[in-house]
Amino acid sequence: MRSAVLSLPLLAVGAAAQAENLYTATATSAVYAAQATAKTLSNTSNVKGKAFDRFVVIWLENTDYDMAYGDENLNWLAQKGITLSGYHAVTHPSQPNYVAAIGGDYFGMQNDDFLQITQNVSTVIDLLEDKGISWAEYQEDMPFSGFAGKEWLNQQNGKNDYVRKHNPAVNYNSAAGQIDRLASMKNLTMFYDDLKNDALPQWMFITPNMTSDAHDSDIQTAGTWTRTFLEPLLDDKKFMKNTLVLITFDENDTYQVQNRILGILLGDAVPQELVGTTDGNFYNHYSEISTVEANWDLHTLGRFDVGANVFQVVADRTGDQIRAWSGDVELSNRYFNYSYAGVFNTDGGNGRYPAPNLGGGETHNRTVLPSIQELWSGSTAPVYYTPELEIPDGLQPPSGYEPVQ
Ligand SMILES: *[C@@H]1O[C@H](CO)[C@@H](O)[C@H](O)[C@H]1NC(C)=O
Ligand SMILES: *[C@@H]1O[C@H](CO)[C@@H](O)[C@H](O)[C@H]1NC(C)=O
Ligand SMILES: *[C@@H]1O[C@H](CO)[C@@H](O)[C@H](O)[C@H]1NC(C)=O
Ligand SMILES: *[C@@H]1O[C@H](CO)[C@@H](O)[C@H](O)[C@H]1NC(C)=O
Ligand SMILES: *[C@@H]1O[C@H](CO)[C@@H](O)[C@H](O)[C@H]1NC(C)=O
Ligand SMILES: *[C@@H]1O[C@H](CO)[C@@H](O)[C@H](O)[C@H]1NC(C)=O
Ligand SMILES: CC(=O)N[C@H]1CO[C@H](CO)[C@@H](O)[C@@H]1O
Repeated sequence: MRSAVLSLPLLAVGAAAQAENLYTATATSAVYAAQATAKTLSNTSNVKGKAFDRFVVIWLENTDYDMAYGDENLNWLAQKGITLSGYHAVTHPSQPNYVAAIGGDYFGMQNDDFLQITQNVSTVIDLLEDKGISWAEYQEDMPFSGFAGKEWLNQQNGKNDYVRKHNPAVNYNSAAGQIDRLASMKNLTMFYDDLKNDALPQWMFITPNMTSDAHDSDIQTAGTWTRTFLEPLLDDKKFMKNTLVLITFDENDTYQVQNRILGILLGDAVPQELVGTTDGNFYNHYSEISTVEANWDLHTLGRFDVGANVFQVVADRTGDQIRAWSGDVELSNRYFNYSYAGVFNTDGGNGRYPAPNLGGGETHNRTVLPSIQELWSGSTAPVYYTPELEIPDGLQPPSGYEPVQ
């Protein structure tokens, strides 16, 4: 009995050791060879949610709240939906924010290096698949589905195009370690194929290229890109199927001020009476996970997803309590501009993966995914996740994870 139970995760780890490294080569010849043979998957499903049936996340880059809100085209989009004025990133620079948005932590990460998060750390992808909810990533100018290399340059002009650091799922070996999951990390060409074929999934994460997302350009370029992309979709019945779209940013641009960023919710899942309104509640990237959990009654990861506020427009339907920030340190004195210690922190400090909090949350009745419970129940690793809204950062680190200066 005992060995049979243990062998399952071990087998999974063994099989995964290959897939996550299969498509990491960046040489042009290797990329074109893989492009010709790599698998692409277009899973679909129709699982009803309490507030929406499809969730579309679009991330832009490095822009302070006021600059983003002041952009003509983003402002046009904001008027079509709900402006989130209390949305915060979790640290700097880019990569840990992307990682946090699907895995519920950034594990001390404070750089954009090529990193692989160990197989036993789960993400929202595990929660979605557990309930049969289809998902995909659409990364503009990724050369083929499942490409896991650090970057892919524009072949005409040599400029930055696709970068691994802006692809949340590929950083997790629990996702990149499975061929079918790699096959669901696609480019924007595949988005248009899937749209035409009415084969878009129910959860998707869209990353424009390094020019389109403002990283190598400016907010006007990103605002124009976003409106050009979304405006035709607003009336497209193959896209709008009780759909909630979130447009946000990875991080604020100015490290010395609070890491507050613009969030916009729109789509046909937004009730008419809320169009043109502002929601000032405290949210962060972990709200992207908790909102999806609440909507589809998913299990949780047992990490910072558990305490995160669910977007009000969704919480109105699910009964989740929205909480106000009430930490020892006032929100106005919290910067989220610096990472606490952890596995990926190159400045040192505690290098252990924390275990998920298997105890569940006080504010709702969702429980940790059974496969996560099974994997981590015997772990002696420290646990720093609580069901509270107040999360740590480098200046207020979890106990035992003080970064080394
Ligand atoms: C997008 O991905 C598909 C599937 O792997 C690939 O065939 C296609 O060439 C890619 N498109 C671009 C523009 O790179
Ligand atoms: C980025 O995407 C845009 C269209 O969305 C395209 O015009 C541009 O060539 C792409 N790459 C670069 C480096 O600008
Ligand atoms: C795709 O769908 C199949 C069948 O429903 C499911 O078993 C599998 O987990 C899905 N895979 C992905 C990557 O969504
Ligand atoms: C974070 O912001 C605080 C307050 O402005 C500042 O003192 C600190 O230097 C910032 N940290 C980093 C790493 O930018
Ligand atoms: C959790 O479940 C219990 C029992 O079903 C119920 O009484 C309680 O209201 C639920 N709490 C929340 C926050 O949904
Ligand atoms: C998860 O993986 C890490 C890194 O390989 C390892 O240190 C840790 O013991 C593992 N935890 C469990 C519960 O398997
Ligand atoms: C909340 C907050 O302070 N956000 C800031 C992000 O950076 C810009 C530019 O410095 C500030 O204007 C915002 O107020």
